[in-house]
Amino acid sequence: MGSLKKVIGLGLAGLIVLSLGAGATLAYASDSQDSLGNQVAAGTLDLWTNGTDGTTQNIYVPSLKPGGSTGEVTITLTNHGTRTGTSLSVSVAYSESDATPNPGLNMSADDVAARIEITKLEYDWDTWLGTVVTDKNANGYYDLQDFKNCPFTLTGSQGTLNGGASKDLKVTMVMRPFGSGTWNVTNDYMGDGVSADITFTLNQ
Ligand SMILES: [Ca+2]
Ligand SMILES: [Ca+2]
Ligand SMILES: [Ca+2]
Repeated sequence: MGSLKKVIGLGLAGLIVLSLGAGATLAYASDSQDSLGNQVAAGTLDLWTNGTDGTTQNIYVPSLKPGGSTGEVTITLTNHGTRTGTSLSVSVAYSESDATPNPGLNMSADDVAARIEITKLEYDWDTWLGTVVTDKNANGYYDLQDFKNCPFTLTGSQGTLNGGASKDLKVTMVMRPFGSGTWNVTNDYMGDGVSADITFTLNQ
């Protein structure tokens, strides 16, 4: 907590804009085993997030400070279609989203993302940390850059989402503490931020 106090004294405020987007998918069933030609079957997969079809779910954290947390954020995935989704693909993209002015050095989106630690990433009560999302950048913790570098597809019961069913994704992000350590946050991070999208694709 000492570092947090120091940070407030310095007026250091990182701008983190996290927009968790829904890549809605609409896939039609086809029977490829029919040698007479594909038959388009009735039914659809239609993935919604937080009750909205094909729109972006925003999490706006205008002044997440070093050591500060987003709190636990829940994104509900719902299959509003009639067919069972049997696999779920998840990918993350982000880009620089800096404030004006941007004091000190202009840090890259990767620099900032590597300092947004992910302390909870659970889907349907299973954690993705250490399993599908690993410490790709080898800094000793899980972070937003790792999440981006680990796109994955869930299959089996984890990837299954029946028509009309919902599953929750819970995520908590914490900005690294202020300090001189390699993976900490310094004055140069003032004004630097990222805008992130998580894309969910439900496949049949
Ligand atoms: Ca920047
Ligand atoms: Ca890491
Ligand atoms: Ca800066």
